[in-house]
Amino acid sequence: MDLSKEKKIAMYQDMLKIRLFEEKVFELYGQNIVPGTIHLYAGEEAVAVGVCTNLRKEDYIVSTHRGHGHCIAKGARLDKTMAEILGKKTGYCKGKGGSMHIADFSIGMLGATAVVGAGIPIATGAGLSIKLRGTDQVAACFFGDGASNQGTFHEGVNMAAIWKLPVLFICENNLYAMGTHQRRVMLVKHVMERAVAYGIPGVCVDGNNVLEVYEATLEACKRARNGDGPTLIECKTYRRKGHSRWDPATYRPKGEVDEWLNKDPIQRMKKHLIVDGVFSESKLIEIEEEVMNSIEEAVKFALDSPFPQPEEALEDVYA
Ligand SMILES: Cc1ncc(C[n+]2csc(CCOP(=O)(O)OP(=O)(O)O)c2C)c(N)n1
Ligand SMILES: [Mg+2]
Repeated sequence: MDLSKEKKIAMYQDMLKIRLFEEKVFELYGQNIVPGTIHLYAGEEAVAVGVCTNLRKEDYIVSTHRGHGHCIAKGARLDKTMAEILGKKTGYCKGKGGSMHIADFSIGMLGATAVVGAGIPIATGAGLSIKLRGTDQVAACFFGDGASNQGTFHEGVNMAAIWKLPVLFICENNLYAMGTHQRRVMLVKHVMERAVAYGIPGVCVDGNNVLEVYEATLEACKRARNGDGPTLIECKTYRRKGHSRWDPATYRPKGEVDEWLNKDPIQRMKKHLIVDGVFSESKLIEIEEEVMNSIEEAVKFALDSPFPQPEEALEDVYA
């Protein structure tokens, strides 16, 4: 695989950044200082990082309710992300969006939406805009297994397919939509099988292996940038915690949870880097400290920032 040592290290670092960031958000939520609820991305880091490593700054992503990891992988600032989650004025959306509504057009992050499946037509629209402007950008759309049962999935993927739009449909299949297992709501085993219905390539990868996600996305990007249209990539993964902060996830059998926790994407990449001789264990510890410091700084920035004022509530409502 054509991946430099530097790129592999950056991938590891980004995954770790997401994991430690999410652990921090979990901790802050426990202190009752995070408004609303939170949906953590911990366990699924290899998907966002494997995909975004192939993207350029000007490429687009569209995210979901479980979006912190997508933002970080696309290059969002940790301090402004944390400030938004804490509802602070210095956050990406001036503290008015919160955890599920972070956007940063300057890095191609078109936004997250709490409406399941609603990001899919937005990504198709972004793909249409790219095609009309004639650039070689791509738009990557993240969505869950649950979202793939929404009408928006059918409409959005079909339209991107017929117009050969440069869109990457990235299904993060973590087996559950809230507490509902995939097998109760779809008869196909793999979401990827649905690609046949739209006449586009569908691939299924180990979503806990960042290198596999990277490779599949590399191909899909080539196709999209060449004007050959979209690809559906299903990444099999698992969330380490419940659906949202309140959910103890007791509906998941212990054996299943253990099996997936053993396939931790970060530990696997760490092992790969050591076995491959890319880095020593001490260098990896150094990276860990660096990442932890950047998160502590982000938390301090967010905690020290003011809340927006009530009279600002109606500002920025229309653009
Ligand atoms: C249109 C719509 N229906 C229902 C919900 C409630 N809801 C929020 S998240 C979720 C599950 C989504 O599952 P999936 O797409 O697999 O994403 P995951 O949470 O597993 O990442 C549901 C049903 C919603 N937000 N929007
Ligand atoms: Mg799911």
